[in-house]
Amino acid sequence: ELRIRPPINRQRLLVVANRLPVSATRKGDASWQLEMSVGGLVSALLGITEFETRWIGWAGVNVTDEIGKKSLTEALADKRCIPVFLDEDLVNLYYNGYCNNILWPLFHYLGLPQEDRLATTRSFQAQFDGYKKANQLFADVVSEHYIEGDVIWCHDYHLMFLPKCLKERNNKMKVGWFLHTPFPSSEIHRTLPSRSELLRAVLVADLVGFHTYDYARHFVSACTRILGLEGTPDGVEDQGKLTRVAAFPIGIDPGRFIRAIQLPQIKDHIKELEERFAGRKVMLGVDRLDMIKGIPQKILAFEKFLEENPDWHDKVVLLQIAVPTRTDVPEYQKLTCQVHEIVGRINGRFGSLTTVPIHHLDRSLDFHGLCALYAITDVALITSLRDGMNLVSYEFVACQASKKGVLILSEFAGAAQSLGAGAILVNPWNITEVASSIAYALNMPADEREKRHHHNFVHVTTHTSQEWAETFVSELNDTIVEAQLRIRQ
Ligand code: ADQ
Repeated sequence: ELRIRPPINRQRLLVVANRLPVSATRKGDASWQLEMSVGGLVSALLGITEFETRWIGWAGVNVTDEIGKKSLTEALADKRCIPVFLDEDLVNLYYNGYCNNILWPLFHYLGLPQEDRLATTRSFQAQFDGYKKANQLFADVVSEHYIEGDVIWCHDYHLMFLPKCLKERNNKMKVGWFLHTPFPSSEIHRTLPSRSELLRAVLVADLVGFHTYDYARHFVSACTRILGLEGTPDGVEDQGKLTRVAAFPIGIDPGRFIRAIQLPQIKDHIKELEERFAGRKVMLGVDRLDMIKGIPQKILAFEKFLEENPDWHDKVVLLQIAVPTRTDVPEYQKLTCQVHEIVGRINGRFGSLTTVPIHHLDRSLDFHGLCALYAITDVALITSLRDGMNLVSYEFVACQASKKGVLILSEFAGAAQSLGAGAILVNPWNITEVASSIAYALNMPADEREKRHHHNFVHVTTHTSQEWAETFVSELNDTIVEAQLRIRQ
């Protein structure tokens, strides 16, 4: 359940993201089943106490009739959610097309913009027009609900046009925009046909935030090199107007994980898993099944490790939990087949009649199941080819207070900048290096494991999602926060 904290004052925060934190399923003409999705963003924003939060976004369903729209709007209102309705054709152009087939691979350095990425006849320009139209529809809903003094926080690459659409409607709005993916080098960004229009639309925001300083720097470079604007230590300046650009690294709600592994039913589950894998070290990968996560590369590195270390053959198991996403996209279907093929080959090669070296699951785990797995893991293997931050690495660390397992982490995940001193950093493209890091991690002496874990644990428990959200919003709205401080004094 979405807990709504009582507002301390009248200040409202409008959080605008592509998806609402609720999934809706239609049960009848005017009846809906709503399910909260608890992700990093939801728990981060639930922690903000100074503001009364409203969510604005797409509910992930195609609703074409007025009864459906009205009843869904009413049902969502109870959860402080306001829907944006997008028709199927627009979802195809905006979400499947421009967002997921153009911006997502580009921002992760995995593909330059190509007309045929969607394998349809819809042109790049049609997808971009759809993207702008969808952003206008989000802006319509925001302005309909906006009350003077509200703070508006736009999220992610889906809504880069939104700051501009909003300020065109009402220049008084306080607008922040945060990117959850990497922002690529300006040399990558400049390949995008709509490169300048997108940058200019984002620059209309009052505050622009990224997970790391590198992404912020890439963004400022893109603005200076592509738009010819001036970069300053604080952001980007255009004819005297400064857009503040800064890094706000996200975190998790560590208490949620630390408390979960203390629950009696999870302790029982942990014991069961420990018995099942007794005598073997457990390695774990938890990812959405996406090309950015480097799952094939990870499994190939594990194969190389097995090749080079026959002594370990029946003493280690890799559990790879990969939740399917974007299953209707051919490239993702291909990735699934590729992963299955490699896993099958390795299990055929190194397995026995009673054991296999890799357990691969194409599904998501519930929260408690996930916590138990994190807790029994000896070595977590996160080999994203690029990743804005990667919260799985944080969640693993939060659940390792007693085991003090090792984190092998891609140097191309934003998390490498915060957990770098405690983790073993690897280049995921270098299979030989990852294989030898696996051997190093499995053989690591206890005192080194403890030292590394301590470093990461301190970071994860002191840089929380709540702090992330509060810092962003107070920077965006610092005049209001100052006023609150004066009242409290
Ligand atoms: P994601 O790419 O989704 O997020 P990540 O940050 O790792 O990546 O978060 C994934 C979340 O989904 C985690 O909370 C994890 O527990 C959960 N999850 C993943 N696989 C799962 C499985 N098989 N079963 C159950 N749960 C699973 C995007 C960016 C990241 C950035 C976040 C937040 O790509 O780089 O860190 O947003 O900004």
